Amino acid sequence: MAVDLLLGLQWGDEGKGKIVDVLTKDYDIIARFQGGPNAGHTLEFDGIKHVLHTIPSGIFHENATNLVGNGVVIDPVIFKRELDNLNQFKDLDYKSKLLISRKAHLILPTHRLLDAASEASKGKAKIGSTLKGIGPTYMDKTGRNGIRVGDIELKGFKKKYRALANKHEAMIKFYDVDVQYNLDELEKEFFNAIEVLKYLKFIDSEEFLFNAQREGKTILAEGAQGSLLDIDFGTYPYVTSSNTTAAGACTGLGVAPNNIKEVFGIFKAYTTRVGSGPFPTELFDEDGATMSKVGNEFGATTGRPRRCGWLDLVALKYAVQINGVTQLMMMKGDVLSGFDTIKVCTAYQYKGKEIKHLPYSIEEQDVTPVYHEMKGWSEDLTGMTQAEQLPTALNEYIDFLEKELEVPIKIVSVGPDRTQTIHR
Ligand code: 2SA
Ligand code: MG
Repeated sequence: MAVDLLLGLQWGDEGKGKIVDVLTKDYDIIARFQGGPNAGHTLEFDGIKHVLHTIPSGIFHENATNLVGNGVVIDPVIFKRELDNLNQFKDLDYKSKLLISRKAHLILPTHRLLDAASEASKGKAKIGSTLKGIGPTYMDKTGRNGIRVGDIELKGFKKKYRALANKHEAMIKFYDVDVQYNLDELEKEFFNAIEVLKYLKFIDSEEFLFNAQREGKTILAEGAQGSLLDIDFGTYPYVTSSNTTAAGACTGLGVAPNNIKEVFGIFKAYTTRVGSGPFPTELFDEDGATMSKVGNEFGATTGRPRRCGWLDLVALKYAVQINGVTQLMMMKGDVLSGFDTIKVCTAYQYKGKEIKHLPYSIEEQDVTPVYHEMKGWSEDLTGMTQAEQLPTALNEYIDFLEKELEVPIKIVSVGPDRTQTIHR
């Protein structure tokens, strides 16, 4: 049995949480494979808005098992907070539906402090990280110093913790920046949260997934962040510290590449980015302000305003290729209602030439976007439920994108709620 993948194709916040929630009814298992509490996956249903960070977006469905895979980094404190939030859903028996890989790495309080110290030391060149300790935790993972969920069950966990935290404290001093903290308090909170984590099942998740596949179970791997934030293929160094692209699902879950079937690529009808880094189609005018306001473009984890701009097909095409996307899903088309003209970047002006591929650097001084202009639409899409209802100008926009990207757009989302989803 095959595994399907769902990935963000831009700089994150494409609406992955919503689509996983919509698709979950078709899957037995929803598995996160990378990232951690830097993610903010927003789900809306029955008038309730819910933001998930580490827990997979299938958690609200009765029949789905949710797995936090080995590629994920877990902050027990934030995880506990997420569990506490789930307690308001009285009928939700999340404990029996939530599994954690023993091989997932733990974010220590000192990883968060190191993230803050590293960012502070960079001044203006900071990455604009979410300050959740993501970078330092993955550094310890690849540096072979990390502490994993499975270590919680072993003797010597506290000793291992102490040794790593001590090392981190020395590193924080080395940065020589002003980071205030009370480690005793942070540690108390950390170990409390570890006790709560222990209520959940820690498993050898790759084994669990082998068996699930053999039994014919359906599996959806849920990506976090976006392809342009991938540690290898994103806009380095303004990226996150994991592989957010399709290959990340193989290493982050232990799924073989030939077992992957559908690759769902999610993109916004325009582009947003939160944090620092290049963004060729970024707008600093009224149009950008409208996207920000109508689209309510604020970070779901940090509340930071997201930068907004037109759709960048050069970058999007690159993401489609890297991931082998088989089906596209376009989000937030409703936000573009009311623009007289819609612009799409179809090429870059680069060193005096027009190019259609992503060059090594897409910094402002290196590339200038070349735009194709299309007629906008004014209809309010948010109440539409059928593809036939979509305005002609929007259909023309969709047709144009499909032709350029050479992949069909199967879902058009017209609002944040589960029900505001049009299948084509
Ligand atoms: P980090 O914290 O080390 O992963 O940050 C590195 C870069 O990755 C970006 N990043 C994100 N971009 C968009 N959305 C993310 N999740 C939250 C959300 C973000 C928020 O859903 O809105 O609330 O601010 C996310 N996570 C990481 C980050 O901005 C850095 O550019
Ligand atoms: Mg998000």
